[in-house]
Amino acid sequence: MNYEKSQRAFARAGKVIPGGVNSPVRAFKSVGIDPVVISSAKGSTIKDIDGNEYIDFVSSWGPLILGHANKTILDAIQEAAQKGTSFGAPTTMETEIAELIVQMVPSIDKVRMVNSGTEATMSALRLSRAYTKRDMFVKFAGNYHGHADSFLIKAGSGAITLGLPDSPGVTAATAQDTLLADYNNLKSVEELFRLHGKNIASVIVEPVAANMGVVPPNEGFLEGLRKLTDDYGTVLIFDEVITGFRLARGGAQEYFGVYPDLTTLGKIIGGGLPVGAYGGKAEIMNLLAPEGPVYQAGTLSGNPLAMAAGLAMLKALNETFGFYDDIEKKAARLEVGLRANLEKTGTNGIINRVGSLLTLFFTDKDEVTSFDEAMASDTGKFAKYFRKLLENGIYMAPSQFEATFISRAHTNKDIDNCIAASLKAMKSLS
Ligand code: KE4
Repeated sequence: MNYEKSQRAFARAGKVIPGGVNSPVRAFKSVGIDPVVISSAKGSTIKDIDGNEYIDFVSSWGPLILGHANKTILDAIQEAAQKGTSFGAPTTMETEIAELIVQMVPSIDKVRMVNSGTEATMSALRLSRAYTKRDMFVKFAGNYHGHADSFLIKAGSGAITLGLPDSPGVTAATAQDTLLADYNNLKSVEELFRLHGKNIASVIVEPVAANMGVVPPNEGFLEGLRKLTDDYGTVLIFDEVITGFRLARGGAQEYFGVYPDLTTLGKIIGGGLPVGAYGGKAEIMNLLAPEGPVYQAGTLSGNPLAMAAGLAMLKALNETFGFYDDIEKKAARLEVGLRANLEKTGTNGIINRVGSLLTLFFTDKDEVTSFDEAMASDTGKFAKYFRKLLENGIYMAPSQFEATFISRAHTNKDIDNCIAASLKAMKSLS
Protein backbone atom coordinates (compact mmCIF):
# COMPACT_ATOMS: atom_id res chain seq x y z
CA MET A 1 0.00 0.00 0.00
CA ASN A 2 1.11 3.56 -0.73
CA TYR A 3 0.76 6.02 2.14
CA GLU A 4 2.64 9.00 0.68
CA LYS A 5 -0.21 11.50 0.73
CA SER A 6 -1.11 10.52 4.31
CA GLN A 7 2.49 10.98 5.41
CA ARG A 8 2.68 14.43 3.84
CA ALA A 9 -0.69 15.44 5.25
CA PHE A 10 0.25 14.21 8.73
CA ALA A 11 3.55 16.13 8.64
CA ARG A 12 1.68 19.27 7.59
CA ALA A 13 -0.88 18.79 10.37
CA GLY A 14 1.89 18.47 12.94
CA LYS A 15 2.98 22.02 12.21
CA VAL A 16 -0.28 23.51 13.48
CA ILE A 17 -1.96 20.78 15.58
CA PRO A 18 -0.19 19.23 18.60
CA GLY A 19 0.96 15.77 17.51
CA GLY A 20 -0.92 16.32 14.25
CA VAL A 21 -4.18 15.06 15.75
CA ASN A 22 -7.15 16.29 17.73
CA SER A 23 -7.16 13.19 19.93
CA PRO A 24 -3.92 11.39 20.93
CA VAL A 25 -4.83 7.79 20.17
CA ARG A 26 -5.38 8.73 16.50
CA ALA A 27 -1.65 9.41 16.10
CA PHE A 28 -0.84 5.65 15.86
CA LYS A 29 2.02 6.27 18.35
CA SER A 30 1.86 2.78 19.87
CA VAL A 31 1.83 0.97 16.51
CA GLY A 32 4.97 2.64 15.18
CA ILE A 33 3.75 4.19 11.92
CA ASP A 34 2.17 7.45 10.83
CA PRO A 35 -1.61 7.37 10.79
CA VAL A 36 -3.51 7.07 7.54
CA VAL A 37 -5.44 10.24 6.81
CA ILE A 38 -9.06 9.51 5.96
CA SER A 39 -10.93 10.99 3.00
CA SER A 40 -14.34 9.27 3.27
CA ALA A 41 -16.25 6.24 4.48
CA LYS A 42 -19.43 4.34 3.59
CA GLY A 43 -20.96 1.35 5.34
CA SER A 44 -18.12 -0.80 6.70
CA THR A 45 -15.50 0.69 4.37
CA ILE A 46 -13.16 3.59 5.11
CA LYS A 47 -10.86 5.20 2.52
CA ASP A 48 -7.62 7.17 3.01
CA ILE A 49 -6.35 10.08 0.90
CA ASP A 50 -4.00 7.74 -0.99
CA GLY A 51 -7.06 5.85 -2.19
CA ASN A 52 -6.45 2.76 -0.02
CA GLU A 53 -9.64 1.11 1.20
CA TYR A 54 -10.06 -0.74 4.50
CA ILE A 55 -12.77 -2.61 6.34
CA ASP A 56 -13.24 -0.42 9.40
CA PHE A 57 -13.45 -2.11 12.82
CA VAL A 58 -13.00 1.14 14.80
CA SER A 59 -16.34 2.70 13.76
CA SER A 60 -15.11 6.09 15.02
CA TRP A 61 -14.46 4.36 18.42
CA GLY A 62 -18.02 3.08 18.68
CA PRO A 63 -20.61 5.65 17.50
CA LEU A 64 -21.16 4.21 14.01
CA ILE A 65 -23.07 1.08 15.00
CA LEU A 66 -25.11 1.49 11.79
CA GLY A 67 -21.96 1.94 9.70
CA HIS A 68 -20.56 5.03 7.99
CA ALA A 69 -22.71 7.59 6.11
CA ASN A 70 -25.92 5.75 6.95
CA LYS A 71 -28.68 7.19 4.73
CA THR A 72 -31.23 7.52 7.53
CA ILE A 73 -28.77 9.50 9.65
CA LEU A 74 -27.59 11.69 6.75
CA ASP A 75 -31.15 12.47 5.69
CA ALA A 76 -32.02 13.48 9.26
CA ILE A 77 -29.00 15.80 9.49
CA GLN A 78 -29.66 17.36 6.09
CA GLU A 79 -33.33 17.95 6.88
CA ALA A 80 -32.44 19.57 10.22
CA ALA A 81 -29.68 21.70 8.67
CA GLN A 82 -32.17 23.34 6.29
CA LYS A 83 -33.88 24.83 9.36
CA GLY A 84 -30.71 26.25 10.90
CA THR A 85 -27.70 24.82 12.75
CA SER A 86 -28.15 26.08 16.32
CA PHE A 87 -30.59 28.22 18.27
CA GLY A 88 -29.40 28.19 21.88
CA ALA A 89 -33.04 27.76 22.76
CA PRO A 90 -35.32 24.78 23.50
CA THR A 91 -36.47 22.60 20.59
CA THR A 92 -39.00 19.77 20.56
CA MET A 93 -36.36 17.37 19.21
CA GLU A 94 -34.46 17.53 22.51
CA THR A 95 -37.60 16.40 24.31
CA GLU A 96 -38.21 13.62 21.79
CA ILE A 97 -34.72 12.14 22.19
CA ALA A 98 -34.90 12.52 25.98
CA GLU A 99 -38.23 10.66 26.03
CA LEU A 100 -36.72 7.88 23.91
CA ILE A 101 -33.66 7.57 26.17
CA VAL A 102 -35.94 7.38 29.24
CA GLN A 103 -37.94 4.66 27.48
CA MET A 104 -34.84 2.68 26.39
CA VAL A 105 -32.55 2.93 29.45
CA PRO A 106 -34.18 1.31 32.50
CA SER A 107 -32.64 3.44 35.28
CA ILE A 108 -33.04 6.86 33.64
CA ASP A 109 -35.96 9.05 34.78
CA LYS A 110 -34.43 12.31 33.50
CA VAL A 111 -31.50 13.07 31.17
CA ARG A 112 -29.34 16.10 30.31
CA MET A 113 -27.64 16.39 26.92
CA VAL A 114 -24.02 17.57 26.68
CA ASN A 115 -21.40 17.48 23.91
CA SER A 116 -19.06 14.61 24.80
CA GLY A 117 -18.57 11.64 27.08
CA THR A 118 -16.07 13.71 29.05
CA GLU A 119 -18.68 16.36 29.76
CA ALA A 120 -21.13 13.65 30.77
CA THR A 121 -18.83 11.98 33.29
CA MET A 122 -17.47 15.20 34.81
CA SER A 123 -21.02 16.48 35.25
CA ALA A 124 -22.26 13.21 36.76
CA LEU A 125 -19.38 13.29 39.25
CA ARG A 126 -20.20 16.87 40.29
CA LEU A 127 -23.87 15.94 40.65
CA SER A 128 -23.06 12.89 42.79
CA ARG A 129 -20.96 15.08 45.11
CA ALA A 130 -23.76 17.62 45.45
CA TYR A 131 -26.36 14.92 46.10
CA THR A 132 -24.32 13.15 48.81
CA LYS A 133 -22.46 16.24 50.13
CA ARG A 134 -19.28 14.12 49.96
CA ASP A 135 -16.00 14.79 48.10
CA MET A 136 -14.31 11.47 47.32
CA PHE A 137 -15.16 9.03 44.54
CA VAL A 138 -13.92 5.63 43.39
CA LYS A 139 -12.71 4.81 39.90
CA PHE A 140 -10.94 1.70 38.61
CA ALA A 141 -7.39 1.57 37.30
CA GLY A 142 -7.59 1.18 33.53
CA ASN A 143 -11.11 2.54 33.24
CA TYR A 144 -11.27 5.65 31.07
CA HIS A 145 -13.97 8.26 31.64
CA GLY A 146 -12.70 11.06 29.40
CA HIS A 147 -10.11 13.70 30.19
CA ALA A 148 -11.56 15.70 33.10
CA ASP A 149 -8.86 16.18 35.76
CA SER A 150 -10.40 13.92 38.39
CA PHE A 151 -10.43 10.94 36.04
CA LEU A 152 -6.88 11.18 34.70
CA ILE A 153 -5.61 8.99 37.48
CA LYS A 154 -4.57 5.55 36.16
CA ALA A 155 -6.91 6.15 33.23
CA GLY A 156 -7.22 3.73 30.32
CA SER A 157 -7.48 4.16 26.54
CA GLY A 158 -5.05 6.73 25.13
CA ALA A 159 -3.66 7.46 28.59
CA ILE A 160 -2.20 3.92 28.90
CA THR A 161 -1.63 3.54 25.18
CA LEU A 162 0.75 6.49 25.45
CA GLY A 163 1.88 5.37 28.92
CA LEU A 164 0.43 8.49 30.56
CA PRO A 165 -1.71 7.03 33.34
CA ASP A 166 -1.34 10.17 35.49
CA SER A 167 -1.34 13.30 33.35
CA PRO A 168 0.77 16.37 34.23
CA GLY A 169 -1.45 19.33 35.04
CA VAL A 170 -3.69 17.38 37.41
CA THR A 171 -3.15 18.86 40.87
CA ALA A 172 -2.46 16.86 43.98
CA ALA A 173 -5.52 18.53 45.52
CA THR A 174 -7.69 17.09 42.77
CA ALA A 175 -6.07 13.67 42.82
CA GLN A 176 -6.56 13.27 46.58
CA ASP A 177 -10.32 12.89 46.12
CA THR A 178 -9.91 10.17 43.51
CA LEU A 179 -9.76 6.72 45.12
CA LEU A 180 -8.39 3.91 42.95
CA ALA A 181 -9.69 0.34 42.99
CA ASP A 182 -8.90 -2.72 40.88
CA TYR A 183 -11.43 -3.77 38.27
CA ASN A 184 -13.10 -7.11 39.07
CA ASN A 185 -11.68 -6.99 42.59
CA LEU A 186 -14.55 -6.27 44.99
CA LYS A 187 -12.25 -6.57 48.00
CA SER A 188 -10.28 -3.55 46.78
CA VAL A 189 -13.52 -1.55 46.79
CA GLU A 190 -14.62 -2.90 50.18
CA GLU A 191 -11.28 -1.76 51.62
CA LEU A 192 -11.79 1.79 50.30
CA PHE A 193 -15.26 1.86 51.81
CA ARG A 194 -13.88 0.53 55.10
CA LEU A 195 -11.43 3.46 55.17
CA HIS A 196 -13.54 6.26 53.62
CA GLY A 197 -17.10 4.97 53.36
CA LYS A 198 -19.01 7.98 54.64
CA ASN A 199 -16.87 10.26 52.47
CA ILE A 200 -17.41 8.51 49.15
CA ALA A 201 -19.87 10.35 46.90
CA SER A 202 -19.82 7.87 44.03
CA VAL A 203 -18.32 4.85 42.37
CA ILE A 204 -17.92 5.20 38.60
CA VAL A 205 -17.32 2.07 36.53
CA GLU A 206 -17.30 0.90 32.95
CA PRO A 207 -19.79 -1.98 33.32
CA VAL A 208 -17.73 -3.70 30.64
CA ALA A 209 -14.18 -2.35 30.69
CA ALA A 210 -13.27 -1.45 27.12
CA ASN A 211 -10.38 0.96 27.61
CA MET A 212 -7.84 -1.59 28.80
CA GLY A 213 -9.02 -3.74 25.96
CA VAL A 214 -12.35 -5.51 26.58
CA VAL A 215 -12.51 -6.99 30.08
CA PRO A 216 -15.97 -8.27 31.08
CA PRO A 217 -17.20 -7.91 34.67
CA ASN A 218 -16.68 -11.11 36.68
CA GLU A 219 -19.81 -12.84 37.99
CA GLY A 220 -21.09 -10.79 40.93
CA PHE A 221 -18.78 -7.80 40.40
CA LEU A 222 -21.44 -5.30 39.30
CA GLU A 223 -23.95 -6.74 41.78
CA GLY A 224 -21.34 -6.31 44.53
CA LEU A 225 -20.80 -2.66 43.59
CA ARG A 226 -24.57 -2.11 43.68
CA LYS A 227 -24.82 -3.61 47.19
CA LEU A 228 -21.79 -1.71 48.55
CA THR A 229 -23.00 1.64 47.21
CA ASP A 230 -26.50 0.99 48.60
CA ASP A 231 -25.03 0.12 52.01
CA TYR A 232 -23.07 3.40 52.18
CA GLY A 233 -25.55 5.75 50.47
CA THR A 234 -23.05 6.21 47.63
CA VAL A 235 -24.14 7.00 44.05
CA LEU A 236 -23.35 4.22 41.56
CA ILE A 237 -22.47 5.62 38.13
CA PHE A 238 -22.32 3.34 35.08
CA ASP A 239 -20.15 4.92 32.42
CA GLU A 240 -21.99 3.56 29.38
CA VAL A 241 -20.36 5.83 26.82
CA ILE A 242 -19.25 2.67 25.00
CA THR A 243 -21.76 0.05 26.19
CA GLY A 244 -24.83 2.32 26.00
CA PHE A 245 -27.18 1.30 23.15
CA ARG A 246 -24.45 -1.18 22.08
CA LEU A 247 -24.86 -4.20 24.35
CA ALA A 248 -28.65 -3.89 24.32
CA ARG A 249 -31.24 -1.15 23.80
CA GLY A 250 -30.83 -0.42 27.50
CA GLY A 251 -27.06 -0.90 27.44
CA ALA A 252 -25.02 -2.92 29.94
CA GLN A 253 -27.53 -2.30 32.74
CA GLU A 254 -30.19 -4.17 30.75
CA TYR A 255 -27.65 -6.79 29.53
CA PHE A 256 -26.50 -7.64 33.10
CA GLY A 257 -29.64 -6.66 35.03
CA VAL A 258 -27.79 -4.30 37.41
CA TYR A 259 -29.12 -0.77 37.61
CA PRO A 260 -27.05 2.32 38.56
CA ASP A 261 -28.22 5.63 40.04
CA LEU A 262 -26.65 7.65 37.21
CA THR A 263 -25.63 6.64 33.69
CA THR A 264 -23.29 8.49 31.36
CA LEU A 265 -23.74 8.15 27.62
CA GLY A 266 -21.97 9.23 24.43
CA LYS A 267 -20.79 7.95 21.03
CA ILE A 268 -23.82 6.06 19.59
CA ILE A 269 -26.25 8.59 21.10
CA GLY A 270 -25.00 11.25 18.64
CA GLY A 271 -25.06 9.09 15.50
CA GLY A 272 -21.52 10.31 14.76
CA LEU A 273 -22.08 13.94 15.80
CA PRO A 274 -20.73 15.37 19.10
CA VAL A 275 -23.20 14.30 21.80
CA GLY A 276 -22.89 13.10 25.37
CA ALA A 277 -25.59 12.73 28.02
CA TYR A 278 -26.06 11.82 31.64
CA GLY A 279 -29.22 10.73 33.35
CA GLY A 280 -30.68 8.82 36.24
CA LYS A 281 -33.02 9.08 39.21
CA ALA A 282 -35.20 12.19 39.14
CA GLU A 283 -34.39 13.00 42.78
CA ILE A 284 -30.71 13.31 41.78
CA MET A 285 -31.18 14.91 38.35
CA ASN A 286 -33.57 17.55 39.76
CA LEU A 287 -30.59 19.06 41.61
CA LEU A 288 -29.34 20.38 38.26
CA ALA A 289 -29.74 24.07 37.40
CA PRO A 290 -32.06 25.73 36.70
CA GLU A 291 -34.28 23.36 38.74
CA GLY A 292 -31.64 22.95 41.47
CA PRO A 293 -28.34 24.54 42.50
CA VAL A 294 -25.85 22.28 40.66
CA TYR A 295 -24.51 24.22 37.71
CA GLN A 296 -23.78 22.66 34.32
CA ALA A 297 -24.26 24.35 30.95
CA GLY A 298 -23.29 24.22 27.27
CA THR A 299 -23.73 26.56 24.29
CA LEU A 300 -24.27 23.67 21.89
CA SER A 301 -25.84 21.14 24.25
CA GLY A 302 -28.90 19.65 22.52
CA ASN A 303 -27.71 21.04 19.18
CA PRO A 304 -30.45 20.44 16.57
CA LEU A 305 -28.19 18.68 14.04
CA ALA A 306 -26.73 16.40 16.71
CA MET A 307 -30.20 15.72 18.11
CA ALA A 308 -31.49 14.89 14.64
CA ALA A 309 -28.66 12.42 14.09
CA GLY A 310 -29.02 10.92 17.57
CA LEU A 311 -32.80 10.61 17.32
CA ALA A 312 -32.55 8.89 13.94
CA MET A 313 -29.91 6.54 15.38
CA LEU A 314 -31.86 5.60 18.51
CA LYS A 315 -35.10 5.13 16.57
CA ALA A 316 -33.30 2.78 14.19
CA LEU A 317 -31.88 0.74 17.09
CA ASN A 318 -35.19 0.74 18.92
CA GLU A 319 -37.23 -0.32 15.91
CA THR A 320 -34.95 -2.80 14.08
CA PHE A 321 -36.02 -6.31 15.04
CA GLY A 322 -33.08 -8.60 15.80
CA PHE A 323 -30.53 -5.76 15.61
CA TYR A 324 -28.48 -6.87 18.62
CA ASP A 325 -28.62 -10.56 17.72
CA ASP A 326 -27.27 -9.67 14.29
CA ILE A 327 -24.20 -7.75 15.47
CA GLU A 328 -23.57 -10.28 18.26
CA LYS A 329 -23.57 -13.15 15.72
CA LYS A 330 -21.05 -11.29 13.51
CA ALA A 331 -18.81 -10.60 16.49
CA ALA A 332 -19.03 -14.26 17.51
CA ARG A 333 -18.08 -15.27 13.93
CA LEU A 334 -15.00 -13.07 14.17
CA GLU A 335 -14.11 -14.46 17.61
CA VAL A 336 -14.31 -18.06 16.35
CA GLY A 337 -12.15 -17.20 13.34
CA LEU A 338 -9.51 -15.43 15.42
CA ARG A 339 -9.38 -18.33 17.89
CA ALA A 340 -8.82 -20.71 14.99
CA ASN A 341 -6.00 -18.46 13.74
CA LEU A 342 -4.33 -18.52 17.17
CA GLU A 343 -4.50 -22.32 17.09
CA LYS A 344 -3.25 -22.65 13.50
CA THR A 345 -0.27 -20.37 14.07
CA GLY A 346 0.54 -21.37 17.65
CA THR A 347 0.18 -17.72 18.69
CA ASN A 348 -0.40 -17.06 22.39
CA GLY A 349 -3.45 -14.86 22.79
CA ILE A 350 -6.69 -14.33 24.71
CA ILE A 351 -9.92 -13.06 23.18
CA ASN A 352 -12.46 -11.30 25.40
CA ARG A 353 -15.85 -10.59 23.87
CA VAL A 354 -19.09 -9.12 25.19
CA GLY A 355 -21.79 -8.71 22.54
CA SER A 356 -20.33 -6.75 19.61
CA LEU A 357 -17.23 -5.65 21.54
CA LEU A 358 -14.06 -7.73 21.51
CA THR A 359 -10.29 -7.54 22.00
CA LEU A 360 -7.52 -9.97 21.05
CA PHE A 361 -4.76 -9.69 23.68
CA PHE A 362 -1.29 -10.92 22.71
CA THR A 363 -0.40 -12.56 25.99
CA ASP A 364 0.85 -15.82 27.52
CA LYS A 365 -1.70 -15.48 30.32
CA ASP A 366 -4.59 -17.94 30.57
CA GLU A 367 -7.10 -15.13 30.99
CA VAL A 368 -7.34 -11.33 31.04
CA THR A 369 -9.75 -10.31 33.79
CA SER A 370 -7.83 -7.42 35.36
CA PHE A 371 -5.91 -4.28 34.47
CA ASP A 372 -2.58 -5.83 35.48
CA GLU A 373 -3.23 -8.86 33.28
CA ALA A 374 -4.19 -6.59 30.37
CA MET A 375 -1.07 -4.49 30.87
CA ALA A 376 1.11 -7.60 30.63
CA SER A 377 0.15 -7.91 26.94
CA ASP A 378 2.87 -7.85 24.28
CA THR A 379 2.29 -4.41 22.75
CA GLY A 380 5.21 -4.87 20.38
CA LYS A 381 3.60 -7.97 18.92
CA PHE A 382 0.27 -6.13 18.74
CA ALA A 383 1.95 -3.29 16.78
CA LYS A 384 3.36 -5.73 14.17
CA TYR A 385 -0.03 -7.45 13.92
CA PHE A 386 -1.78 -4.08 13.48
CA ARG A 387 0.58 -2.98 10.68
CA LYS A 388 0.11 -6.28 8.82
CA LEU A 389 -3.67 -6.01 9.13
CA LEU A 390 -3.53 -2.47 7.72
CA GLU A 391 -1.42 -3.64 4.77
CA ASN A 392 -4.11 -6.25 4.13
CA GLY A 393 -7.00 -3.80 4.16
CA ILE A 394 -8.16 -4.07 7.80
CA TYR A 395 -8.42 -0.91 9.90
CA MET A 396 -8.29 -2.00 13.55
CA ALA A 397 -7.99 0.22 16.65
CA PRO A 398 -4.31 1.35 16.79
CA SER A 399 -3.80 0.14 20.37
CA GLN A 400 -3.80 -3.12 22.30
CA PHE A 401 -5.94 -1.38 24.92
CA GLU A 402 -8.98 -0.59 22.80
CA ALA A 403 -11.97 -2.55 21.49
CA THR A 404 -13.00 -3.90 18.12
CA PHE A 405 -16.46 -2.54 17.30
CA ILE A 406 -18.81 -4.58 15.09
CA SER A 407 -21.57 -2.66 13.30
CA ARG A 408 -24.73 -3.49 11.38
CA ALA A 409 -22.85 -2.57 8.20
CA HIS A 410 -20.28 -5.39 8.60
CA THR A 411 -21.11 -8.36 6.38
CA ASN A 412 -20.07 -11.97 6.91
CA LYS A 413 -17.70 -11.40 3.98
CA ASP A 414 -16.10 -8.49 5.87
CA ILE A 415 -15.69 -10.73 8.92
CA ASP A 416 -14.17 -13.55 6.83
CA ASN A 417 -11.80 -11.09 5.11
CA CYS A 418 -10.69 -9.89 8.54
CA ILE A 419 -10.09 -13.49 9.66
CA ALA A 420 -8.03 -14.19 6.54
CA ALA A 421 -5.96 -11.01 6.99
CA SER A 422 -5.50 -11.86 10.66
CA LEU A 423 -4.12 -15.30 9.73
CA LYS A 424 -1.54 -13.68 7.43
CA ALA A 425 -0.66 -11.18 10.14
CA MET A 426 -0.25 -13.85 12.80
CA LYS A 427 1.96 -15.94 10.49
CA SER A 428 4.20 -12.88 10.04
CA LEU A 429 4.74 -12.68 13.81
CA SER A 430 6.71 -15.93 14.08
P1 KE4 B 1 -15.37 11.53 24.82
O1 KE4 B 1 -15.09 12.74 25.67
O2 KE4 B 1 -14.14 11.07 24.05
O3 KE4 B 1 -16.60 11.70 23.93
O4 KE4 B 1 -15.78 10.32 25.80
C1 KE4 B 1 -14.88 9.98 26.82
C2 KE4 B 1 -15.15 8.55 27.25
C3 KE4 B 1 -15.87 8.32 28.41
N1 KE4 B 1 -16.14 7.07 28.84
C4 KE4 B 1 -15.73 5.98 28.13
C5 KE4 B 1 -16.05 4.62 28.63
C6 KE4 B 1 -15.00 6.16 26.93
O5 KE4 B 1 -14.58 5.07 26.23
C7 KE4 B 1 -14.71 7.45 26.47
C8 KE4 B 1 -13.90 7.71 25.19
N2 KE4 B 1 -13.42 6.56 24.51
C9 KE4 B 1 -12.21 6.70 23.76
C10 KE4 B 1 -11.86 5.38 23.08
N3 KE4 B 1 -11.67 4.33 23.97
C11 KE4 B 1 -12.31 7.82 22.75
C12 KE4 B 1 -11.26 7.82 21.68
C13 KE4 B 1 -10.38 9.03 21.80
O6 KE4 B 1 -10.02 9.39 22.95
O7 KE4 B 1 -10.03 9.58 20.73
